[in-house]
Amino acid sequence: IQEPQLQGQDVGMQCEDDRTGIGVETLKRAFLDNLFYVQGKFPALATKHDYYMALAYTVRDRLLQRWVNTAAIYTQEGSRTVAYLSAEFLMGPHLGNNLINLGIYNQVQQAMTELKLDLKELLAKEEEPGLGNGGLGRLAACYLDSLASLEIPTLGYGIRYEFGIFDQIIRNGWQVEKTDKWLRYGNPWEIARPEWAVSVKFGGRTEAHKNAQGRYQVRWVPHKVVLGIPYDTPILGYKVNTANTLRLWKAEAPESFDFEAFNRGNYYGAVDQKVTSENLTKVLYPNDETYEGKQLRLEQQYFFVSCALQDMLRIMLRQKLPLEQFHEKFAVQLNDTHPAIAVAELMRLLLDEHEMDWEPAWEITQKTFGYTNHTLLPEALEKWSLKLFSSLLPRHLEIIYEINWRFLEQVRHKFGTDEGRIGRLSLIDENDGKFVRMAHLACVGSHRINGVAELHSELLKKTTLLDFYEFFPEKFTNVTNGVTPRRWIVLSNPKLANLITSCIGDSWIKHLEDVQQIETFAQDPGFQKEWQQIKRENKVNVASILLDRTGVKVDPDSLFDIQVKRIHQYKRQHLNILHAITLYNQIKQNPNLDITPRTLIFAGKAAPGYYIAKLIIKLIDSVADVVNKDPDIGDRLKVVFLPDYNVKNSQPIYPAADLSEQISTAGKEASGTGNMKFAMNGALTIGTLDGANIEIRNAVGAENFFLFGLTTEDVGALRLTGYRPWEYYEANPQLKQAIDQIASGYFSHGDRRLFKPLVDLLLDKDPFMLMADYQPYIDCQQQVSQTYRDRDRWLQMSILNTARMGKFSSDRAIREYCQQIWKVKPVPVQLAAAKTGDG
Ligand code: NTF
Repeated sequence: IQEPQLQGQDVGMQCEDDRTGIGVETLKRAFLDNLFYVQGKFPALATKHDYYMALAYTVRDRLLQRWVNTAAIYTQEGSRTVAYLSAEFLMGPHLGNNLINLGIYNQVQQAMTELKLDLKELLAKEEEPGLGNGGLGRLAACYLDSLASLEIPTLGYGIRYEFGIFDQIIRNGWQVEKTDKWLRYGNPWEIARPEWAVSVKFGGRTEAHKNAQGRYQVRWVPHKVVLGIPYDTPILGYKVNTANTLRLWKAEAPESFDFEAFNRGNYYGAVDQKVTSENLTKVLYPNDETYEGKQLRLEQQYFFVSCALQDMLRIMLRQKLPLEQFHEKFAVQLNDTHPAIAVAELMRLLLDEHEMDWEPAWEITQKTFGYTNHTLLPEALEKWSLKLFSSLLPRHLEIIYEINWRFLEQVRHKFGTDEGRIGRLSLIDENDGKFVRMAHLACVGSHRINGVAELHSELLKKTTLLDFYEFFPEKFTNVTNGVTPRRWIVLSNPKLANLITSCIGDSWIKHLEDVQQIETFAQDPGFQKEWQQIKRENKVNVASILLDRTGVKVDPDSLFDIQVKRIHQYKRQHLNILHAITLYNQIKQNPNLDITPRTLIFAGKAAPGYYIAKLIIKLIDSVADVVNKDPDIGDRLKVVFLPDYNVKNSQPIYPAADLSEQISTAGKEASGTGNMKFAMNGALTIGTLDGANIEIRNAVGAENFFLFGLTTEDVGALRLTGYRPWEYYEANPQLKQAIDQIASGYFSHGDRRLFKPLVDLLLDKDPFMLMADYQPYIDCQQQVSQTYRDRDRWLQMSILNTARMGKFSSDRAIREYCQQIWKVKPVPVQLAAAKTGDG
């Protein structure tokens, strides 16, 4: 059989293989075949979901050939490989993305149309794998797309949570959480690989024993053992043959444990063991930017890290590579501190299981790991009590003590006995109870440490990791985040993608810097008209989604002002709401006021235990209720909270935005990535000098960005001189009115208690300085409204935003990781490769 051309047209059904061909007729035949042989249905009985599954298998067949070839080449060449360790991968639906990356979206659309099916409806049937909370997990997903598109050998390692991030419903204005049963109807994208299962130990004790050479070694006698079963998902690059692997681990009880209890006649005990083992990968912890010192969470972290490292060792042995070359074979990236225990685990594997000496083992370990920090918020810095740690990972604690002892010796050598410094650098926190500090373990065990935007990387060196920076400055670097234009433009905003391609060709999809070429059209009336038309169609689409999901009717010609992200005090959704109330009051005071009509759209989940965040959702809903029902307001202002924000629901949102809200307190948002998705799709940003906003503003030009608010230095200085929020409140009648209304029950049917905790917080401590930033924000929003009225000006600014966002492609970020940190090179894959690959 002749191999079909990857990007070929319909090469004719005679020579097309039903499992690889991409002609419309072949696709139709393969689809109907899968409907019958996989789903066991005739069209007459098939549900929409059956059709989705049949299509997913049709697409999967076309991935498999590339996947197998990719593995074969990597094995043959013994390629240096990136192992991206992340407790979260927020992949979003696979089908649409795979159609784009295979380059068969149009053929499949046509095939479905000819079968009287609507591709959009089938795409909507996919349950998204919500295996992440927010920015950190989605970044991992964008990076896998770029790694494959750049043909970099990669394994993504993580956890196959049975329940991902909860589904959010809004009941009477409050968030209610529902379990996310994403696996309910099966997952066509994964393949279980039980033959590569590994055992992971927990608890128990350590003992010394003599090895064959008569040397003392440590043996870990665990209290329990859990099996890790890998489930693989192919990650296809954009218009290349590279299909990398996302390998997620599921916990199961080992057979032997069941048997022991069973033989003792303890049937229920045996089943119990099974249940507790499987609980390990049951559910994703839904906290964003905080951690809970929960035993199960540490178990999850150790579980997937141990599975991953054992898997890498298996690959090395299989490829007959000596373990001394571990760091040459693998560049392992720690996505935040969640996988930081890998530092101690690799040491344990090399020392205890492979009987290596400390010094070479430590050298290999440090050369292997890179550590990315994603937050400065103190409540997110993971630490585990010694009690918990020693009961779960007794051997790792011994190793960490040894690492610490040797490290602090070096510190003494360099700085003398500065006990304050030593206490601050120690891997063990002894301030208030005893804890293992995971960020310190990650820093000491890695050769590179990076932040995720320029400001964030600078702040890391000046604050959170200052002592480490002083000790090994050469380890520190920055890699500003990026997002994939495949999902966030081509798939989400096909009309805009087509317009751009019709003007400058399609090279921008792989090289986003090329999108700059549309600048020459920024003033072209024809191009502007089409640009505006597309934005309007995208807004009409979101208007219908809003009507459908919330019952609120919005005007597509109003300014769509959007804030979508996790709900957090530092992100200041409540500052945005203060603006809404201010606009509302202005209209009420002057019913004929000629203001720029606006639709304020919010979406995002709150951590289930984060009371103030949930109260902010309630406040948004309550203000919406009053504003939307007031006949005096009409179409001039609408406020909507769209429930259940996730990757799937977000895709239509970014393309429909006129204004992107990026209003965090300066110094708090490490980078942000939503800011990038909006600007790429032609939204203008209103934002503070925080995270990647600063770099976005530099790229698009200060004149095309609405800047307001305190800087990081201002925030620090104000704190030092004594910040008195109530003074801003007293001095500002508009602000006072808005706060007083919230406090007096104006938005809560007279209930004064409801929002009291929020009001008290704002007037007393106001930890995120809303009061100080209020007036500058309102003034800046006024400028936004003015500018929006100058349609030509706005359009030009919008076009320039898209044109100048090239830097924020995740391809650029991944190239930087490859050059600065991982030292890995592309390994192109040919379709007709050898058929000898393994994982
Ligand atoms: C997040 N951190 C940051 O808050 C975002 O600013 C950033 O864009 C993303 O990471 C990706 O780098 C986290 O989610 C966490 F968990 F580290 F707090």
